[in-house]
Amino acid sequence: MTRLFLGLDSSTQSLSAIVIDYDARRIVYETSINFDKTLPQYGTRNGTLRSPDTLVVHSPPLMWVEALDVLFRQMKNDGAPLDKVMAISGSGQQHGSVYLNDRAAAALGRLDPAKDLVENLRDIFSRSTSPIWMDSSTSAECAEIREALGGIKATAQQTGSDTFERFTGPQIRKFFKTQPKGYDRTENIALVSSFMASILAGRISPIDHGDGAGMNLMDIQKKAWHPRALGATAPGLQSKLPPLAEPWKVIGGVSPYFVKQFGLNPDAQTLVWSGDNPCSVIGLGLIAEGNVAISLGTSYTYFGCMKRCRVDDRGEGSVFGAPTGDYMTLICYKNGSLACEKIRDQHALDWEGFNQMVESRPPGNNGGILLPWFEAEIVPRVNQPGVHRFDLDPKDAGANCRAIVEAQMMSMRIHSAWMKIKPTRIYATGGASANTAILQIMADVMDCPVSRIEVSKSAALGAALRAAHGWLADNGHKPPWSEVVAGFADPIPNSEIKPDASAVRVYDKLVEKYSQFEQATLR
Ligand code: ADP
Ligand code: XUL
Repeated sequence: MTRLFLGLDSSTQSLSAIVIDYDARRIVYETSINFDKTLPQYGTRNGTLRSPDTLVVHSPPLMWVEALDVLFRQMKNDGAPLDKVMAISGSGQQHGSVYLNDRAAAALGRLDPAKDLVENLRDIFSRSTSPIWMDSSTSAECAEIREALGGIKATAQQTGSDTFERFTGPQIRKFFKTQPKGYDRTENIALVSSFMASILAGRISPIDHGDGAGMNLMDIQKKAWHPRALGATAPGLQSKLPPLAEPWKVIGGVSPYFVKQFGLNPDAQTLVWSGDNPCSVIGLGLIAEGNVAISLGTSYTYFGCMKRCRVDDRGEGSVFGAPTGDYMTLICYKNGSLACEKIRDQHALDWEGFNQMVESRPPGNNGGILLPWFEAEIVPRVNQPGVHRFDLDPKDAGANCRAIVEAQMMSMRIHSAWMKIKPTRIYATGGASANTAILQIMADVMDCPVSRIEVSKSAALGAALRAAHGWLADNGHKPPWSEVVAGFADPIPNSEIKPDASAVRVYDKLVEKYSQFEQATLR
């Protein structure tokens, strides 16, 4: 028997699908549609709507609805084996919220295959746009909720994270404050993940513990809605939220709409969706504590699995539920690749030249340090951008190229210490992971071997693997996670870079100096 599972990923810029053959341990089909290109009528740029207030970043939820139709049609036209799919799950960009009126539940329950999804669901919104994770317009609401919960440390201890502008609770509070009538008309609030799951299942979906933790509304220890946080956010909120669920919860059978329109297996089950970061934990196979991924993209993120919940009292990092039922940690840097590019461009170099410069200086850069806050930073919290140098001549190309990379890696070491998990294996992904000079410094600063892993669609793959796990568990064969991920998320052969013992000793000292310089600058 061929057991196929479908994983979808509703991200900021695109909707993607991966079908895996679970027994053969391979991806048998994948596709993706880009919102701007495929659905230009919604007027998005990079999947988002621009606003005169640059802090406000929304997307049209009806575009995500239509994208689902377009994606399934494409799969059908491509001859994707939809009739053999046993279960579907998905991944959504985290934090974004969808506001549904009193018509939504009924409309979802009777999707008419004679009409398309847009016709079926056009009238179900109490707010036509959805604030997404790139929105940073809720500082006032963050402060209000944080104060009601007792400050940064207390907020992090209760909800897993300090309040962040992009998190759903502060966004809901802003909607309630600025559009009280719209808030009143809202019967259900969904996350991007639970909204997409609701369409597939034809009923309002629960929110899983992974994505629920990105709202500042869930008690991170009890994995239940937190009454005090709900009260601090908006009145009557509890009745507008769906239940929370384990990340392997089967919602039910797939809506007949998808069977009739696209030939999806009528027995296919839908599982609760989760956030893209929790799904990537599975897609990258990070199921043992100590296995960490460092994604070197536009922004840099450091994330991994955590068995026992420990939060960041300084409120810089986040703890979410992991799809395994454990926890996951995440720290996210705005000054990632773009900061490296700035230094590279200041010295008129290409990446090869940049690397030659990096390698022209010894580990520790003769004590030269740079704080790379070209942009306001999340980790550590920096509101005023600024690049600061210590024992470093701004004109010295070699020293500055080395300093930016060492700074980013030392910052990750210092600001991941609250997790109290020494990495034993680091998987590097993202654009800059092609750069071995950067990876060597990563290995030396972290004192840990680094391997490259190239899973471009780790979130969609993670969703497909979650579908497989949930379906097997529901059928009485719950497999260990090590078995679920085996063979799907392997590092690139021979890509391992080992730490160099003498460099490790240099960085053990230099991180102290970096930390002092950072603290002194932040004061
Ligand atoms: P995104 O986060 O947008 O998905 P990617 O993972 O594709 O981004 O990474 C893109 C970034 O990778 C670019 O900002 C680029 O500067 C960086 N990058 C690409 N190649 C290299 C390299 N050889 N060395 C360092 N950085 C690189
Ligand atoms: C995580 C975050 C982003 C989004 C979009 O906290 O805001 O990673 O999940 O990818």
